[in-house]
Amino acid sequence: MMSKDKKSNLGKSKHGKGSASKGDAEVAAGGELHQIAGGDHPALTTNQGVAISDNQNSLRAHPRGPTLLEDFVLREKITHFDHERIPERIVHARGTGVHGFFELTASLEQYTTAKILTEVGEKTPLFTRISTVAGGSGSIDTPRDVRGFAVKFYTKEGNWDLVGNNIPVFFIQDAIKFPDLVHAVKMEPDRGFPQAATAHDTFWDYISLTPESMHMVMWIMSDRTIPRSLRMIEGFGVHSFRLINAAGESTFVKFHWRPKLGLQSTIWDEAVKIAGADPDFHRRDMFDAIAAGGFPEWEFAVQLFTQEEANSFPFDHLDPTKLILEELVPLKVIGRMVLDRWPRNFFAETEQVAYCPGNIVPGIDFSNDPLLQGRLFSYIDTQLSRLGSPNFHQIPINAPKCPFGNLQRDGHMQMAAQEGRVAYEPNSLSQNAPRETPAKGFHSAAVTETGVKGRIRAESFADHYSQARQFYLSQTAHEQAHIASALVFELSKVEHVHVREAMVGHLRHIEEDLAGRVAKGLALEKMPDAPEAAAPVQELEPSPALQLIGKMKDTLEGRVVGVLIADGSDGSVIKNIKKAAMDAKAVVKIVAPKVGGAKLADGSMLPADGQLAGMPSVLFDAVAVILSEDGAKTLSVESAAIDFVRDAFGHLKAIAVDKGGTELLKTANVEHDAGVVDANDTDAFVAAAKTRQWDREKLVRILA
Ligand code: HDE
Repeated sequence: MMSKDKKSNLGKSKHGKGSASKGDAEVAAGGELHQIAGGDHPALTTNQGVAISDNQNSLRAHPRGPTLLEDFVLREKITHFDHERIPERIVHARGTGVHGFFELTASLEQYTTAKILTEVGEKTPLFTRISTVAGGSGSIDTPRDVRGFAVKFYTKEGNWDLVGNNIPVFFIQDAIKFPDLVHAVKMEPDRGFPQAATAHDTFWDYISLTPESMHMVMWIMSDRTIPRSLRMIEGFGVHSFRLINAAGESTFVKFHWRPKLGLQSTIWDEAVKIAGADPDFHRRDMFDAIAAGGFPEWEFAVQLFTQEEANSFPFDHLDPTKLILEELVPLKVIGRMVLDRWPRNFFAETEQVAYCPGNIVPGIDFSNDPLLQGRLFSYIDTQLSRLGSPNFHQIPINAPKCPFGNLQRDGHMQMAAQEGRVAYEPNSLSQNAPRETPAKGFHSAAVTETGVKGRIRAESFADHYSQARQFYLSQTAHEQAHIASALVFELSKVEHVHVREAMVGHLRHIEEDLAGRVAKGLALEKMPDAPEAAAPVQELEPSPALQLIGKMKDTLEGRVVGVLIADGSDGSVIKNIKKAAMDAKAVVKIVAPKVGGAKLADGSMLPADGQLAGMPSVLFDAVAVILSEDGAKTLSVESAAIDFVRDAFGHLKAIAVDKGGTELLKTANVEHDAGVVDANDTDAFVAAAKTRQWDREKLVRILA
């Protein structure tokens, strides 16, 4: 009996060893392989380096007896496991991180001494983490939510963290309000839901009592918060910062990231369905792109302006609920970011990376934005509780790549054996101890501050509606309808009628027509009164640069085309469609009722990339349906096939069909329009696939 058990378990462990690659072994041992075992594989050891003979059976008093406390192998393994999780981020818990580099293409020498912004051609390594805000670390990738856009530049002069979002403004003007905002948006504390959603009472209750949020509300109700891919979002530093030049003069700056693939979003119904089909949609998309060598890229641009120019703006640039239009201060492109390397280990890098807006380098400085000022405190504080030690900067992902050192000592998880007798400054005993460097060290901008001390919001922060109105009026008709419909959707999930009404009241200041559409969508009996506005609403010129549709690119690069096939499909049509889509730089996936593939008309077998039930059309940007008549008949009773074409149509995608495909469309009651094309006309398909069929929307959806 004993020998039989032993034999079968040994068999298992052998299999485990056999599947470990050299790469795995190197990662596990940090490059230093502990080569005790025979054969090619490193020995499995305890954390003390003792080789483990059996990793499948705990030590028992006898084969069917109690487990012994003496089993240090078991206790060490379980203890470590029990502590595998660290507290997730309070906000931005769900994120995707990637390594890459920044390359400067135009020098800002006139404005700053920071080498990263003056040494053209220099490549600076970086780590970028893009996140959702409200959900937990295991939540879906596609809720309606702001995306965090955090970049850690490992510059020659120390780490610079640009911790921004994919929206250029924020909800609140003062850091003291942040815990309330976050408590309101997170799942409600008595019930523990909804997760990763703004569509609930506490969020809208708080917002309806916070007029300064109205500009951000317009952005979060737009399609910007339901991106198609993390590779297709913009990034913004949000706050004004300062640059300081060699003469000590400072210039204000706003930072922007612009994706090479253009902006692209999903349709709300699509985002909801993607959440079910692939909760990791964005993370997988990034992983796949990098694995395939399609490295995501962004332009880095700045808006530079002086104090005098700022004085002439019709708003206060220190107010983070305001943006500076490109028409007012043009964007100057000065570099590019390329993300080209997936982390070796998700926890070690993406989970443990600790961004701090306070990490800046000489030549860059903060502005007085009160939200930024609060953030300068918050991030280090949160790392202390998340990472558990003031030595979190020693974790490889957080450590600068330039030399660094000071006289701080000891603390939890100290990794360095700091040598020498001297741990203080000034000292006369050590020639090697680090000293301050007055000339090259960090200097703050020498600005004069005067005024009355107090908890006073500046008058210049009082206008809460003008830019919200400007944003709404700048959108295309499709985008305005999406904003109105998103508001109706969200407020329909709010149980308290007075909260719905209060929100519609605010919308009246933004645009009466919008308020009317939302009131109608909510079936309000009468139009609520607008609250008193703290400042008159200004009529600002609309700006096309605020649109999303206007910033989409006519391209299939980075997009995915799904081809639905079944037994009997015509291989040559599939081949032509595939070639045309790939020539246009799309990725093509074959979907079939069985993952092993389908037997084509010529008798050959075409393997599938996914099974129909698990690869719905929401995962693609355009689809082709290539079926024999028999294939169409078989699929006519398969709801996954019907949904495949109905959803593709409903989500405004191009659909290429042959004869069998046309039959399936008929069964699904899908009409033909300009976006439904003959599969043999590959040019027409590629052209239609490069965009959404916006004109179709009125046929498939009643928008507010
Ligand atoms: Fe954050 N924010 N935040 N935030 N934030 C955090 O830091 C905070 C704000 C942003 O991928 C936390 O390490 C305060 C604006 C990103 O790891 C925490 C205030 C913007 C990330 C925190 C703000 C951001 C965070 C949670 C108001 C855009 C994720 C865990 C004063 C400009 C970074 C952590 C990553 C994360 C505090 C407002 C962006 C709690 C107090 C405005 C992208 O420290």
